[in-house]
Amino acid sequence: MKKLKIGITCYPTVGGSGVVATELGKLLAEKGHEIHFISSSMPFRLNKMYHNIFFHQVEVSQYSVFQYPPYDIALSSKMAEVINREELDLLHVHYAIPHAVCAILAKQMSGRDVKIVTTLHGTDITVLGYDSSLADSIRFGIEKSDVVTAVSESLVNQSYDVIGPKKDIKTVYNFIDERVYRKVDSSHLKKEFAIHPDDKVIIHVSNFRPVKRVTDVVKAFKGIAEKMSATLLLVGDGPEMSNVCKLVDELGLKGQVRFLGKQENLEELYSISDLMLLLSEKESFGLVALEAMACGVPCVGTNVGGIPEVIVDGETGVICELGNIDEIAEKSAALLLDEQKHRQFAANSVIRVRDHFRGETIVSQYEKIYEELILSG
Ligand code: GMT
Repeated sequence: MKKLKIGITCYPTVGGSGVVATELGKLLAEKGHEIHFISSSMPFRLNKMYHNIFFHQVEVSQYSVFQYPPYDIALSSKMAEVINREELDLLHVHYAIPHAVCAILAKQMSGRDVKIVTTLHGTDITVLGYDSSLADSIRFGIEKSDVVTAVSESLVNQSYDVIGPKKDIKTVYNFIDERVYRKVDSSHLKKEFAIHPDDKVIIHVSNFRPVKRVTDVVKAFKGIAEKMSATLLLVGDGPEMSNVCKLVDELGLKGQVRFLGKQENLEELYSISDLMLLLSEKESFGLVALEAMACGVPCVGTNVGGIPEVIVDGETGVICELGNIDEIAEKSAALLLDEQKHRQFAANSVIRVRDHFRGETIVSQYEKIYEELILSG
């Protein structure tokens, strides 16, 4: 296919949408496209030199008349500048608000027929979509984009239910770079984290926001630890952290829980884990479950959003009712104690990621979308 000049805008330092946007840019660059990240700061996973990846920083005026810094206007202006100077073919923006609306304004400002692809990631619909001050702008951003994708079938359906746009929304699943997310030998970490060699290791990774229900993870872990010797790795940080710490103390679990904070190189932590718990009340996809599965870790998730599209109940893990701690603890323990089943689920997880969520497969889907758009004129 023709090599394209693609502008990518995302929240560069926050959460899964920034990770997916950055990884997409890197894989597109490896395929020969020229990538221009346009955002407020350098995407945090952009950790290597690429000759065909450029970063354009959005500078927001701090002029004292402005009660609120005009980020959206500054972003649109920067997008328009880059569209014109670099002669971009298309803008791929991640997260509807404000990025899709900024892209539309930038296109008008530039006067060029740049194409706009918008990817919906979750909370831009499932949280902000219920905010009456934003819903009309989200609908506008979706309807005026050339192509709109969402990261799961569930998110496509929720977008129609909550926002009701007159626009086709395609599912393009998230992906992982399987060169990074694979089982590695990091067994030394068990000793370093003072984990008993016979312990089952359970992991949870999130931004500790209330929707992640990290307190449910701790409660479920207590039920699991009553049936076997186990350690819980809590990875990440966020607003719920103090409630989680308090609960760990109250339940007498201090010796069995390791608070690791924010971490890079997660494949090393997944590789010493036996089970991942993702018990969110909202989750459009659940990128961390995919990362864990790629490293051969079966997952227990809630029957929420896109989680059941990632974790296949009874094949790669277990799907439980949201907030049903007894069910979660019981089914998790049963899986951990059944060695043969656990081994099979671990192998199935790796195969599922390879067959459905490989970087190569998903990036080709995006390339096809770009190609069709450019050819449509
Ligand atoms: O998980 C978060 O709260 C961060 C959020 C984001 O916008 O980065 O994640 C959303 O996008 C990820 C990448 O597509 C998905 O894997 C997450 O499931 C989704 N989070 C929610 O829907 C709560």
